[in-house]
Amino acid sequence: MPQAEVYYAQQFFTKEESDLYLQRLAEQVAWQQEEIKMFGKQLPLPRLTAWYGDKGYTYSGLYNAPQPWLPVLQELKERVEAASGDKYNSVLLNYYRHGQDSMGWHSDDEKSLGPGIASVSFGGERGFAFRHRERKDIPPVKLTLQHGSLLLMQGNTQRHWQHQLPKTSRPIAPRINLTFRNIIS
Ligand SMILES: O=C(O)CCC(=O)C(=O)O
Repeated sequence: MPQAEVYYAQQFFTKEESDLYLQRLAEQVAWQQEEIKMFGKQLPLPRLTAWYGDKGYTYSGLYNAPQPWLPVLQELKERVEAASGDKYNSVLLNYYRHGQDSMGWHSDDEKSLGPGIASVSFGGERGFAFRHRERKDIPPVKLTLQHGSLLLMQGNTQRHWQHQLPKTSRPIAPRINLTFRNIIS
């Protein structure tokens, strides 16, 4: 991927670790059904979300107040920091209950965000895609995010590429994704 720094570890966590993390996160995280305003209407986000971290953060126009780290989140953060060499002070969690839950094309390129984002996935395997923001001649890059995988997006990735988690009509197990981030202001 030109103008990107992306690394993917398919089995960063073992199957046993991943099964346990999926269960702990599903049970312990304070999942919320947020709404966003679109075309003058309040619509539910197509996923459940939660935010933990040292600082508050506005995402998709929604303010997330700082919330203390749960032990399970602290544990995951330390494992991921050791692998990526980056430091994170926040995590956004997304719970995709079925194939109709999704995340549209976007870049995590807010000015207040450090360039290194680490994405951890547990549960049902889902397709994930990148597309270059300016160069239509570069084909999109597709991958399947596996149970227990780690995807690092570093350097200029967010500036030049968007990513999405499309809907699928395949019957699919619930999936939890964590994106560890560093809020710098
Ligand atoms: O669930 C995923 O893999 C995508 C998450 C994502 O794009 C985000 O949190 O910005």
